[in-house]
Amino acid sequence: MKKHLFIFTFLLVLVSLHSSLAAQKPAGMVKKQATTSSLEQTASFKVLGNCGMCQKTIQNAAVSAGALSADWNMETDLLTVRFNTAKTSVDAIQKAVALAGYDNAGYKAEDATYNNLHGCCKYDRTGAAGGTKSCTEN
Ligand SMILES: [Cu+2]
Repeated sequence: MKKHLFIFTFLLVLVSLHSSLAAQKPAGMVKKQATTSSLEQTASFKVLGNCGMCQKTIQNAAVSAGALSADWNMETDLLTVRFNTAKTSVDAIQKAVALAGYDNAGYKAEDATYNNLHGCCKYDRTGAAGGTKSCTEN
């Protein structure tokens, strides 16, 4: 009986030792995350557009190009993106946004892509006064 108790105690020590080792792992992971976040960058640039539908398309294009977050401001026409510089770039995001049909600070959309946009999304390509906000389908 005493032998059993000894083995049980031994196992208990082993288990607690193991779990304390396991508890150290997440701390190491946190450190790694800090390194990754130093590669994170935020950038803002102009993307012409009209409405909430444009906003969704623009933001989705940015995310599909690797942006961690994307927020397009309908009033200022500014797209703010947060991204990992090891994974994507402002250039790649701007290209993707242009491919979705939206002229921006880096690239102009193909005419054919622009023409395929929903009627209310056909923004003023001159970019004068922040574009025409004529869309009512919000
Ligand atoms: Cu629109």
